[in-house]
Amino acid sequence: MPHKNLPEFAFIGRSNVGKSSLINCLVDRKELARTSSKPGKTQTLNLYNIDGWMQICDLPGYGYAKVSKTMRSKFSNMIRYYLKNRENLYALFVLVDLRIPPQPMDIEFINDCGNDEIPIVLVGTKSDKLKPEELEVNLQAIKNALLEYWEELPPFIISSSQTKVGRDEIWEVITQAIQTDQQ
Ligand SMILES: Nc1nc2c(ncn2[C@@H]2O[C@H](COP(=O)(O)OP(=O)(O)OP(=O)(O)O)[C@@H](O)[C@H]2O)c(=O)[nH]1
Ligand SMILES: [Mg+2]
Repeated sequence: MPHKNLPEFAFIGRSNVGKSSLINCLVDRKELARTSSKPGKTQTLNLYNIDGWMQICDLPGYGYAKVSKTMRSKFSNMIRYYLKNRENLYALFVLVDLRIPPQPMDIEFINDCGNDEIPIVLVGTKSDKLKPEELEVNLQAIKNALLEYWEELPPFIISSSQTKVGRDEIWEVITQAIQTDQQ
């Protein structure tokens, strides 16, 4: 993969969780990353150079049932290879859908990242779809599911690409990570 000299931040999560939408929200562009209401839209690793000082990587979703088995294993090999070998990856944002209960596939993926010591930040997506009480219950359920395996949780940011909640916090993580590295 080319372009390995700039700090890079990647976005991952199950298909349709809102990775591409969140990237568009972060950079204030409607269609930089292609989105779709149908899962399985992003099928390759897409790199976006942000004004020459950092890069964003949009990854295909993991675990989309309607993609053929061969394609699924191709995706997961591609993702695994990327995560293992990308030296300029500063942090991986792992997106989980706040509307639904903790998904085994997400927990498994997050646990794998922990074991491989990949620096992750969790992002709960589509918060605009929930009432505050629902959001609190679902958030706690996801945290509890993870606390069965982890003593301490990675940072967790609540987000919505529609209301732009969480956007500033994500940028804060990005700029902090770059600053820390430069010190
Ligand atoms: N209400 C709401 N809908 C969202 C939000 N983010 C994404 N969506 C919708 O969710 C669907 C999937 O969004 P994408 O950004 O394409 O999801 P993705 O994770 O990139 O999906 P794949 O590329 O298929 O893995 C689209 O219909 C989006 O409009 C959000 O914050 N709020
Ligand atoms: Mg996508």
